[in-house]
Amino acid sequence: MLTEDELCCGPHLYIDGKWVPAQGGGTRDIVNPADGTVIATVDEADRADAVAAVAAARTAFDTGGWPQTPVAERIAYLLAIADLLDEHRDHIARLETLDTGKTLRESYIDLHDVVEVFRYYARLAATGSDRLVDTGNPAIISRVVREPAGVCALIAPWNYPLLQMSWKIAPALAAGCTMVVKPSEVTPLTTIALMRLIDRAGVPAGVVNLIQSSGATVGPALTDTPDVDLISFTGGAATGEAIARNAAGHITRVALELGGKNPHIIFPDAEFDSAVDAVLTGAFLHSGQVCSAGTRLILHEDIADAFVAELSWRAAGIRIGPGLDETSETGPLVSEQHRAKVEAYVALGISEGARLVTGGARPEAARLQAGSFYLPTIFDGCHRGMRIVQEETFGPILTVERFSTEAQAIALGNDTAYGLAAGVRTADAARGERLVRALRHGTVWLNDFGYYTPAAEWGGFGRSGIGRELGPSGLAEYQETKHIWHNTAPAVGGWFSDN
Ligand code: TXE
Repeated sequence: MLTEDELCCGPHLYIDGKWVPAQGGGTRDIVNPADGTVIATVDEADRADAVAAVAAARTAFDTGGWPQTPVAERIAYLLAIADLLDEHRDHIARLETLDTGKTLRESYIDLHDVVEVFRYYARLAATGSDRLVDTGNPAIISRVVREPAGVCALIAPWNYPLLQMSWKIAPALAAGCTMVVKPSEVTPLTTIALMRLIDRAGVPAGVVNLIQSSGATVGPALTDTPDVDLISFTGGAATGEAIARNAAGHITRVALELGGKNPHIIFPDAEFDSAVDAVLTGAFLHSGQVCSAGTRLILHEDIADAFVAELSWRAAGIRIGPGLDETSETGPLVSEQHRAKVEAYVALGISEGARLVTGGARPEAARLQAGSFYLPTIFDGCHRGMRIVQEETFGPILTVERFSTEAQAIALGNDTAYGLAAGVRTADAARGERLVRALRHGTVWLNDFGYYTPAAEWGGFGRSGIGRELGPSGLAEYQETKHIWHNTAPAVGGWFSDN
């Protein structure tokens, strides 16, 4: 087993099967957001490193034989990676907590899900998806087959660094693609650790390449090039737009997961305590830094006052602290820079006339002053015209709106440019069914919130993105469809005369 140091020691770029430093000698300090200390200094790629990584992936795809690898061999690699991740879960969970600030409990859940996604795609790869088509002519064998999409650029964000990267790497490997992996520059440590394990599993050189750097430095080499066949990106909407523009110049396929502003609708017949608990967890887990966080609470007017009172009391009691402290229920925001963005949104909410019910400040405890902590914050009296209601804050900020009729609840739930996820709570089964069908979001939870499974698709409507991760569609993202028409009895067609 590798030690924690061995998992993330330098050099940190992995190109064509070799660990290398950045050609330009650049490095970046990685900061623990719980106390501001530097936990690692990693090699920072520049454009030349990214170009080399794409070239290695290109060669591995075009002439290296990886796309032709028997499926059984690719499955064996996926399972070996899953087993190695399982074996190293203590180290990797600790690294994830140090790097992102999330609680150790959350990091272990992430790790469990990461292992499961590798195992899921190993199972799925074993089920063939080729199709025979009946043309009505017995001489013709018509087959529709799936083939690897090619060289992929996989770009992940900082909130679930390893989890979101594994949703991309596992199906890309299963499909027979080669890839360049770029984690967020803020949180690269667990992706570096995963790369060490992929290397150890014996995946051939050039199939998976890792560069670590800022998007501004290496982004164009990954997204504005004819050498990449598919870009899969999870991150902010503005970055997604820029990537889609680059991709358009080469007609490169894109898969985008761009976050959301997710409504959670509570009817008066919903069981009160479990509804309050689900709203609290949906909004404040991981300090709201979750693309599917339920940060827009839409309450029936009959229960609104009592609900907000109970919720505020519970939110004010959330134990904030370093992720490695077992008593912490939520950790800091990922960086000082991100906390500044969240604070600007709180100021905006106040200036827009929302009523601050709880939070709206940094915690006072002396032991938390060096970290980028922020209190769970609730704004009541919100309405759809406010930016605080429409924009993704990606922090522990919950807005409250009220409704009186079912039609109003649906209209409010759909009144967002995004469409990633939504929640509904009601004891009325018929109403629940009407709501889950009417809400235009990629995932809708009925009497639950926040759960997912690797076997079910994940992704959004509207500005939440393009395409789906997880499930069979998550594998199809990494495949091209080819129709093979085989004439077993060729004869003269006779369309044109032969004189
Ligand atoms: O994300 P970026 P940021 C949202 C959230 C957050 C906002 C901005 O609202 O406040 O986005 O966060 C790489 N070409 N989400 O600025 O920049 C970057 O290096 C290629 C929602 O941190 O989108 C990183 O690896 N790549 C979200 C990744 O993109 C580029 C999760 C994401 O960073 C690039 C995180 C470029 N030009 C933030 N510029 C979700 N959907 O869950 C940056 N990158």
